[in-house]
Amino acid sequence: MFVLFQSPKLQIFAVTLNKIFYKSLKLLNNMNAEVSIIMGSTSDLPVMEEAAKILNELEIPFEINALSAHRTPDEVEIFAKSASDKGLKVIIAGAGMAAALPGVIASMTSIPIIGVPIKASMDGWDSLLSIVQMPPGIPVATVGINAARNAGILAAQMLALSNPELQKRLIIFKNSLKEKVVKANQDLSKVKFDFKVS
Ligand code: C2R
Repeated sequence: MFVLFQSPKLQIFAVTLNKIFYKSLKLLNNMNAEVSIIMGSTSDLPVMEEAAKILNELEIPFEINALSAHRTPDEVEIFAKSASDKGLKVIIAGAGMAAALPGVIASMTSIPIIGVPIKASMDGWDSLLSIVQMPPGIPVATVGINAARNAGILAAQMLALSNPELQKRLIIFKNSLKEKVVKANQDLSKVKFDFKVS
């Protein structure tokens, strides 16, 4: 980003702006991911990007990768066993069909795993049951079918327990949901029916 200005005052302003811009870029590059979004295949991306969007909105540093317990078991093991040392605090794992991925990751780390069942076959029931029905001792916090946005929000809520600034952003976010319902009710009050009494 570079802007040319005629007046010296504006030039100083532009230089300062550039410095801030590059400093914040540098800070972003130095940031460690707190959340890792993993998906069984890039065919899951249209669903899983909803988790990325809300993490981005809430200014939470994250990484996003495709890994498969079925197709790349060695890479999954390396990822899961090094997750804690990398500073990750929550893992969101989405997979469709026989969705072993979230559970396999959960078996190799004590970082909380949020599972996202992807609707890839059988309306997503195969994936939902594969992820939610974990044996005792290896929990995966499972959200609804294709509910990657909720997975992102849940991850944010976990992180907010030790991050007061993020907590504030979450409160603003939750209030915005309330405003949506208030507005919906205002709109509904204008709908006319002969027998509608309120
Ligand atoms: P492709 O579209 O690549 O054939 O994948 C993926 O999450 C995807 O929804 C089809 C579906 O297979 C899923 N998959 C898993 C795992 N690896 C891939 N469930 C796994 O390791 O659990």
